[in-house]
Amino acid sequence: MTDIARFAEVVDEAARTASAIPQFTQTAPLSVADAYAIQKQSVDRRLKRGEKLVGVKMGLTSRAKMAQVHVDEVVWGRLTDAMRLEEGASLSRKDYVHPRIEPELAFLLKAPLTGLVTAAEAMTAVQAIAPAMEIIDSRYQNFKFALPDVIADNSSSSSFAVGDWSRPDQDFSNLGLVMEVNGRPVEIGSTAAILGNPSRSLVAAARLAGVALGRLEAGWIILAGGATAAHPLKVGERVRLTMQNLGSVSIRVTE
Ligand code: OOG
Ligand code: MG
Repeated sequence: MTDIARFAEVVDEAARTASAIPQFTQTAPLSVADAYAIQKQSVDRRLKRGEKLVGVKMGLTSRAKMAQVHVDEVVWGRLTDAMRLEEGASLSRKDYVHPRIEPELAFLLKAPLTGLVTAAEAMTAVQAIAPAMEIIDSRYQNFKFALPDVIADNSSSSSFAVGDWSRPDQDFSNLGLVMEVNGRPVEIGSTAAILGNPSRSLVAAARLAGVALGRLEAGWIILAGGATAAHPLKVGERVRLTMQNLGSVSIRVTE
């Protein structure tokens, strides 16, 4: 077994069993390319268990997110059908190591997308947009990692929920948003925090993930990245994101 395959198995097992592991970079000098190879092989293990690829998530596309985890490079990860939560769904705290939730914008593609495109070109491939929340769950102890660690860990992706879809031919560059926990606002922000305009995150997805995967496929969901810092989830919390003009999406946390 190569080192890449061994790391892929370790991080996949950590995710599958919700157990924390030490950072890989503490014992191995991994490059970013190594890290994406580990990510691919670990998600391939999920696909072999029957999960389907349904999109990609962009990460660290806002200052607030970069500052929270002390990594300041845009990253991406793979989304599978098993990660998707229905609107209003309950998630079980014990399925996660130390889950956090963050407000995002989702794009639904109607045409494939890859390579170097402008924001306007990227938007011609978009069927719809929606408010979304991502539940991230670093598999590393204390939610601490360096850039190659988080990439190898599928960029902390764990679950996501998407609200109702809206037409994409509207200005979503600066939509106000509030994320409430049990009715109390915990994060307030704007979609403008995502690279100045979430369409830039879609452009980055086409350039980074699209090229690595061949292309982003029609029907896929692209998560643009957290617009604010992420909130650590506790049992009993109901979390609702409301986004100007686009409506809301919610989840709850049980034991
Ligand atoms: C890394 C993943 C970042 C986002 O939306 O910025 C991310 C992390 O914060 O653990 O999903
Ligand atoms: Mg995210």
